[in-house]
Amino acid sequence: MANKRSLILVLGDQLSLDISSLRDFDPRHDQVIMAEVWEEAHYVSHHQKKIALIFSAMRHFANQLKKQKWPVHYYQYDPDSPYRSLLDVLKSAVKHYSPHQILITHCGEWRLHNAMQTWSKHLATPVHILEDDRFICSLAEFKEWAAGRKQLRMEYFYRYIRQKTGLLMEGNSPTGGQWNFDKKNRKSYSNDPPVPPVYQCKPDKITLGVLNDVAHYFPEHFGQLKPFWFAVTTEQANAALVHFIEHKLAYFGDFQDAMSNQHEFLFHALISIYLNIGLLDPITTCKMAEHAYQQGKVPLNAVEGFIRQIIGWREYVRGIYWLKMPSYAKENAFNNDRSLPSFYWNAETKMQCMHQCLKSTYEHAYAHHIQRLMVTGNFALLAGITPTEICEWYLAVYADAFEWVELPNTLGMVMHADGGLLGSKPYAASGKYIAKMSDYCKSCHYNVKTQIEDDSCPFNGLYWFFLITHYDTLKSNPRMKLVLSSLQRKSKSEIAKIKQRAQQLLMQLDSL
Ligand code: FAD
Ligand code: DLZ
Ligand code: SF4
Repeated sequence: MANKRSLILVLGDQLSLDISSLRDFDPRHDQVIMAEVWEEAHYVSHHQKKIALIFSAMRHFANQLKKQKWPVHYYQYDPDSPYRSLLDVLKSAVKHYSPHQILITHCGEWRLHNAMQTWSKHLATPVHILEDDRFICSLAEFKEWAAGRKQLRMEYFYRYIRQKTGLLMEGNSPTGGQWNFDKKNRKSYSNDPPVPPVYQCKPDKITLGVLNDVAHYFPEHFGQLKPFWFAVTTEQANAALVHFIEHKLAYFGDFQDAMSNQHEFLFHALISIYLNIGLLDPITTCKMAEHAYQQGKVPLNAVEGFIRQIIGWREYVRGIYWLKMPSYAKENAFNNDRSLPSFYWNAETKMQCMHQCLKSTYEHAYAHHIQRLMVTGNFALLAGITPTEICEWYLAVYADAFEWVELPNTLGMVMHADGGLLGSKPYAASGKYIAKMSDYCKSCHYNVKTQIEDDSCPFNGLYWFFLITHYDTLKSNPRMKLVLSSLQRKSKSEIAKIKQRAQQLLMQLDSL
């Protein structure tokens, strides 16, 4: 239909001029709707910085559209507003503008996507969901890639995407003759080279207004609001990316798995927040990193590792999420039923590694991958925390958390609750791993070298207890053979002491 009037709902994580829903926008008869609403702000206790990031980036994006004279109807957060949900907002907008259709780019969470399936009926107007082609691999393409495969391993998916994009490829071969240089990327960090400061943006008037709103309306939400230095526009996010490529990328590979008491960000990019809400584009980001390699500014192990996280892991977990939802969220292969200890919410624990990672989470709405996987995640796995509880925690506390990326990482990679669909073995580890990759243990109340004493590192007793408890499930996994054989070498009395120590730890989790 010529001049079809469209109402376009742009969500808080779709802040890109290239988003599919805005591609054919015609300001003569189409309207954009953006809304800060109670329901999106409360479905978990989002970190205060996450809410501030999204509201501020939304307000900046709306202004950008208005500057180019696009009609934008923006609803600022009001806890007393009668419009509690996005559907409420649309109901009112439909009455006002009588559009022929509503266009929305595919959202990032099942709960909302599922609700959207009923919106046409509620609104008596066709609602069209468009592909989110900010991702390199469409959902249909992932399904096709997965079809008929016995195992859905990231490494093979990654090779497929390398070929598709041509990133770090020379003809049909990977640059450097290898697909993956991960073996080089396992150094610990001991203050050399110095860590460059993290890129920080100064809050402008809009952000200061948002910070006031968040302090006022969300005081009970988790986390520390200030200082707030996240980028909230594409230009700022680009500047943060350029800063990373110039100052940190060269060491990204070497210290990717390292952890440090002094440096919570080390050589990480801190760009997931911007990629996930649309301020940065994944392919452009990877091309910029590849260009730095081509100019001889960064080594191959660094750039390959970085690109793999974005075109490999990031695309792969999204594919898994939409392939397996909604049943995926309920999986619990180890039948865990323990509650999340209170220190996850207040960082008050004598375990130095946990304290540091939880403190960074509280202060910055950030922890890097190995902190999430091998410290807070590993602990939840070893302690047998109910997957839904730990998944909800990760969804709430990180500024980059949207369920399409959070759930597979937590439920699959960390908790192995999908029985090994995502990871070929559980990432369970004792304190030895943390001692090797960090300086945390040097200033810890607990002794990382012992297992069954009253002051022994809790990770140690819980690690062996995890292997004992799940021996029957794990024994058929060839990748567990080595660790299970060391368990078998333990004497009966050693095993009994480990069990006793672990049970003692599990009974007093909150006070560890
Ligand atoms: P860098 O280490 O600098 O990596 C560069 C980029 O690679 C990241 O920005 C990110 O876009 C991508 N990336 C790296 N690892 C992954 C991964 N495993 N999955 C998807 N993308 C990846 N990432 C999120 O974006 N949102 C989440 O909610 C989230 N939850 C997680 C929960 C758990 C339990 C774990 C173990 C990981 C989670 N991750 C999540 C993945 C990863 O930890 C973050 O992407 C990363 O820490 C973001 O920081 P960065 O930008 O400094 O990343
Ligand atoms: C996370 C979030 C928050 C806190 N608030 C809003 C909001 O008020 N309005 C909005 O459009 N989006 C918000 N978001 C992001 C959405 O929750 C996100 O689009 C869905 O979870 C799907 O990924
Ligand atoms: Fe963590 Fe154990 Fe090391 Fe303490 S001793 S920092 S609890 S790994």
